Amino acid sequence: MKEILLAELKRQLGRYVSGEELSQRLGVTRTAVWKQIQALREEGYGIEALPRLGYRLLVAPDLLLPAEIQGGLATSVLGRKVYHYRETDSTNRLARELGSRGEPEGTLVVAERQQAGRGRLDRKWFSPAGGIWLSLLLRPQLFPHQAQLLTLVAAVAAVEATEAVSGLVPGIKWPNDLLLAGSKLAGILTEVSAEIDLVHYLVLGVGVNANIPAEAFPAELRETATSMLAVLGQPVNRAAWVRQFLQYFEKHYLVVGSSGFDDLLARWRRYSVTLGHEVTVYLPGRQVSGTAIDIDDHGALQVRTEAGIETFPAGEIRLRDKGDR
Ligand code: BT5
Repeated sequence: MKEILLAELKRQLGRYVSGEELSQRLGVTRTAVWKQIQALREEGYGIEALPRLGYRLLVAPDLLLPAEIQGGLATSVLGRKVYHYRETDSTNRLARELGSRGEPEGTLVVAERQQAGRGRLDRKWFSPAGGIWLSLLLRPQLFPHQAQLLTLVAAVAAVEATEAVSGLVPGIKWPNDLLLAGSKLAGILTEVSAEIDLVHYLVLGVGVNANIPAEAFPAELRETATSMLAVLGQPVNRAAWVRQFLQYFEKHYLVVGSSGFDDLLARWRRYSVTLGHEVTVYLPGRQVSGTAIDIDDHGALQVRTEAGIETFPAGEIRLRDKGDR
């Protein structure tokens, strides 16, 4: 009911809507309307209430509230259930917990801030207010070795969502980074709970530097990280980004489930800033240099080296010809 009330106030944004009209539309008492208005105010919505005129929505909070994400969300599975936190340790950790408790596929965890945001190999992920920190719980019918492919789905959907809300088109650096002009805009962390031949659940964590001012990055990231705000000079609508991401992701996820990964891999190749470039691949104990020529059907990177073509299922790369850091 709160969602419908909010939708009605948004539809008539800036205008007064009487308590009587709202109670009729929602089929509840005026007292019930008042209670929901109070609840929305507590979430941060600026709603004016005047005795004879009624209610007027002045400002929606710039938060990733479920109602902001779900209003107009055109998905059937993803994001139908949203857990929102003003602050948490890590949305991936929370989503893993939800996964082990049997929460349904598509459950979304979002946070305004993370105190212990994580990258791969337990690296720290800087997660202040203004970014988009989300984790999606999935229960795909895939073999564990195919899980990497969902990182590619997330990367493609994240590029498309970024373009939809900002007009910026980031490049994808294999396997999990989004870059704008060579600097890191977003990272993806995929974690799988699986047995040898069965995925129980998978958590896809995406961190996007949306509205983070350039000067807010700590010294060690200032040279390598960027944000949409830093590039555009103005903030983007973060809830709209999440909505677009869920929609694009679901679209690709359904196609992948019914017809395989060909279409997705073609899109990924189009956005890639890795293929065709000189790379160094860092592996435990050794590093290999060569030309990145393609990704295979499992999302592994193929590199032409002096010794021939080598395939890397996972790893860390540096783009040598781009002055990559
Ligand atoms: C990643 O790891 O790029 C995956 C990041 C995933 C973060 C999301 S946020 C929501 C969800 N919950 C979590 O706890 N995590 C996920 P990796 O490729 O390992 O890159 C990590 C490296 O990126 C760090 O060692 C830093 O050098 C750099 N870094 C840290 N924070 C950054 C930021 N906000 N923007 C750009 N680079 C950053």
